[in-house]
Amino acid sequence: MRAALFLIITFLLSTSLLHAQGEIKLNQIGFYPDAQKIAILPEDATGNFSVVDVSTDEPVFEAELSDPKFWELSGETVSIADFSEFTTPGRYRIEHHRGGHSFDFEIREEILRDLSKASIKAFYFNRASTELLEEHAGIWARPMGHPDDVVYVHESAATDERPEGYIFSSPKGWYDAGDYNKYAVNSGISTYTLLAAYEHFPEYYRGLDLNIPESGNGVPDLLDEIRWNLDWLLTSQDPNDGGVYHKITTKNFAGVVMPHEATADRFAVMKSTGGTLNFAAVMATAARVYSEYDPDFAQEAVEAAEFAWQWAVQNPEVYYVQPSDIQTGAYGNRQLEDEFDWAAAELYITTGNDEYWNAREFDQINVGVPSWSYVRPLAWVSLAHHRDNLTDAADLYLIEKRIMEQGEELLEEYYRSPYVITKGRYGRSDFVWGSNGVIGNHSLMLIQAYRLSGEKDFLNAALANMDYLLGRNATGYSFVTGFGSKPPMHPHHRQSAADDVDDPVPGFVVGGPQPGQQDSCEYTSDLPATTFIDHWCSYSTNEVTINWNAPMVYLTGALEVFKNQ
Ligand code: G3I
Ligand code: 9MR
Repeated sequence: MRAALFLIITFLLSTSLLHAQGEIKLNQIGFYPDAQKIAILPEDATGNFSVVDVSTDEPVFEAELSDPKFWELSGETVSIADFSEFTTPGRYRIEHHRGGHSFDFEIREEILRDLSKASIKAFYFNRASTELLEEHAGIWARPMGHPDDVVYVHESAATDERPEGYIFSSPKGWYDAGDYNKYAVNSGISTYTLLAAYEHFPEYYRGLDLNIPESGNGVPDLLDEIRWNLDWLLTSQDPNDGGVYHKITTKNFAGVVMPHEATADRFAVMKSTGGTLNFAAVMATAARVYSEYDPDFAQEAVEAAEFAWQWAVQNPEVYYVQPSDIQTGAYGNRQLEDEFDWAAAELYITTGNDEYWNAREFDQINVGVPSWSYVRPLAWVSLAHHRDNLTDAADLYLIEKRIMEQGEELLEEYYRSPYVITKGRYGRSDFVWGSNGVIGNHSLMLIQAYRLSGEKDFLNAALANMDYLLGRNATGYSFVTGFGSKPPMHPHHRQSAADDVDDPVPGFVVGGPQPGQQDSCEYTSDLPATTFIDHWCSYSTNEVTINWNAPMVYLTGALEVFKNQ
């Protein structure tokens, strides 16, 4: 009887503790010593909060909560616990007499270093055409899937030289997401963002050991990882005309099986202007980035980029249309002006040929936040980075202006937001499918404004958005597998669901909250910032994708560089 009572009391205590822990929301990994440090408390919490040292259970800092504010996107009223003044390294939790206490977190230098590595390693885990060995993949080792040495030209892509059924080899590359297909459009922004990370912070990445098969070959591991996808991407260009296949795919999505069990035929589907321009932009960027380590490849890449550009100029409106026998991801997009701008900018920077600058009206075009379907901001990112080495054709004043105006627009929301983040600046459209990629790309743009101006608020806002991704959000989840006290355990990722390992493959950013409910799973909310479930069913909020991981790679790298200086 006594034992039963003890068990019941222990159970009740532990559930109320968990409940309480979920109510104080913060970055579940932790903070750089000199960083802004914020936790979010529910409406009924007022008065003071404290920071408690978990090794002594003693409070080490106390302050008052802010006045509560309402956030329409989550339907909550919340207040802010700001403990930025507290800078002593250690392990802590936040306590409040009504709000309970938070998950434990750390304060220390290099707080994002492990995540920086894991977010790149996720790309390795999504490699097609190779076995993952235990020495690199640990408990997530698996056999090779998708050799892709036999790919059939689909009817939609047939030409005289490569008719329907023509077989070619298109191995390597990264699986796009939870599915096993390879899409040129989404490879564009994803691969570029990793290339930009290296191009902007080469010294940091030269020192980063990822324990991948190529580690120790004299080339930085990040470049080795990117090369895996570039090698595939090169094969997706038709050597006869320069056009690029929109995707290499099965006809239907595979079941919940491991890569080597997903053996349906693979097809090269339709050449598209969107895919071809993404290819041109990425290959032009790669030519710059690899010139030091592999000049022959750099030469091949720029030639492929120019060939692709010519195809796109001659075929400017070949929009992707999903053939009736193909059911996989579409990445369809009928607005390709921004793809032309981006490819032209990268080709201009790499070749120094004014014709590319003059091909577009750069003085007329705006900026924005990048996504797979809106890549124009990437042109400004690259132009700003290379501003000291451009020809006289470029307007340097305009380039700086575009970056700064985007940064300032986002900062307005950071100052206003109840969660002290920039997400929500564009209202509900910040909560679309892949909303965690959206906030990652807000931060990518904020970092560019910081690099140009050195103004700390841009960096603080980028870091605040990182706090959002790691737990300071209305769902209370850390949105990265394997990181934080409450990470996703059931992402829509076939390998994670089909293997025999409890923990999902680590280092993946899941899509994040958005109210569309396109998958018809059971949700407990329909609000933009809280419609999220950690369930395999939820591919509209809980899938993983390379274009949502890529800004996490960029951002963790940038923060490790700027916050540890
Ligand atoms: O742009 C419109 C916006 O104007 C409108 O207000 C809003 C209202 O819902 O919708 C916006 O479009 C959404 C679009 O994503 C935004 O990028 C669509 O509703 C939404 O359905 C669409 O989702 C895409 C999804 O595929 C379905 O097509 C995601 O962007 C895209 O990331 C996702 O990609 C899939 C691949 O196809 C297959 N592999 C996995 C990958 C990730 O889930
Ligand atoms: O698994 C697929 C995921 O990668 C896509 O993003 C998503 C939308 O295109 O589709 C998923 O596949 C689902 C399919 O569309 C409908 N039947 C259930 C599939 C998931 O199990």
